Amino acid sequence: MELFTVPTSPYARIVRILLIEKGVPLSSVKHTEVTLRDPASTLLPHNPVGRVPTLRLADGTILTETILIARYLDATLPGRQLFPGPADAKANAALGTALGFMEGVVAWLREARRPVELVSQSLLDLEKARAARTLDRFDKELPQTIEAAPDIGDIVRAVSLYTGEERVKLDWRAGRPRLKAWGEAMLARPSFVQTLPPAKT
Ligand SMILES: N[C@@H](CCC(=O)N[C@@H](CS)C(=O)NCC(=O)O)C(=O)O
Repeated sequence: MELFTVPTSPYARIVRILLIEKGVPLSSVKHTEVTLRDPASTLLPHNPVGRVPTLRLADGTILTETILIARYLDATLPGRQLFPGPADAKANAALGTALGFMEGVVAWLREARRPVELVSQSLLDLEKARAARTLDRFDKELPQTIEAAPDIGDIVRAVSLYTGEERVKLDWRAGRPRLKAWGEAMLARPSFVQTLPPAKT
């Protein structure tokens, strides 16, 4: 299997964390770094959409979209299952909220890095409000005790917290003691430490 990736991608990081949490060595999947938004990118002949992560299987099948790649790896590799079954309403509800939160954080950071004269303040305000509401919900609903075995929803939520804090200074800790304890414990896990993106230069 070959994983096309860029080191700073929070989406690709979710896949890498899932592998580690399953006990699968990262080295068992070939990692190929590609360029993005580049007509000469070596990714494009495999995936015309041009996004990472992209996973090439041994038979040449190209899998795209983080959640589909993660679900495939969860189902086909050894180790504990990180995806809830389709009828597990509570776990799927938590996964859905985490995915929506991540989408909002990514929309925010993409808007924030546009040239200043093009930035839409109303879009930034919308995403800030979405994030604040969702963080409050996390703080209310997360378990008091930190789970020893996080699932895919936990991984998406914690990667999004990290990304929001690093890229748009999202403050998810202040005034949210339960989320703070949960998030700090998650970010200290070996799977998160081993997949830290390179420091920004
Ligand atoms: N919906 C996709 C989003 C992946 C995504 O946007 N990846 C970014 C890197 S973090 C990317 O490839 N951007 C290049 C582009 O949008 O052209 C997924 O869940 O995998």
